[in-house]
Amino acid sequence: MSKLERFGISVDDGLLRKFDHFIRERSYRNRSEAIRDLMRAALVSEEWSKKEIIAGGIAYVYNHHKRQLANQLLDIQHGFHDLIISAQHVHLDHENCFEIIIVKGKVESVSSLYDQLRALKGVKFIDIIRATTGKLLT
Ligand code: NI
Repeated sequence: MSKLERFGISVDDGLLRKFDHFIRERSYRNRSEAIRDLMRAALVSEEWSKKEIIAGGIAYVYNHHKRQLANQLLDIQHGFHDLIISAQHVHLDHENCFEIIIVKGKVESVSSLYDQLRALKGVKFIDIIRATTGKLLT
């Protein structure tokens, strides 16, 4: 188990006021919690930029009445079967489907999958979730 370390930070009062406002709006109980989250986010960002093995998700919404599109989405996913851990499909309404696929692998593969899905005509929304395997964070 890791031990807790304390350190001091010098910051000008204007920046600190803005930061305190920022963390209040996000319901942090104290500055330490907020700073820990920001540190983890920076490390995850670094993980993605260094092309490590990462975990993440790709979420998208599309019109399932466009049959060709649904087939294209599936074909692309099968091309990345080694990368995709899980896929969930939700019928949002009569027309719209929401899918989220969970991935674990190389950043370049995740980016390639994301780019191919995004390029399909008829995908109404798509976003990528940059998560982490957690290995680089204690
Ligand atoms: Ni559906």
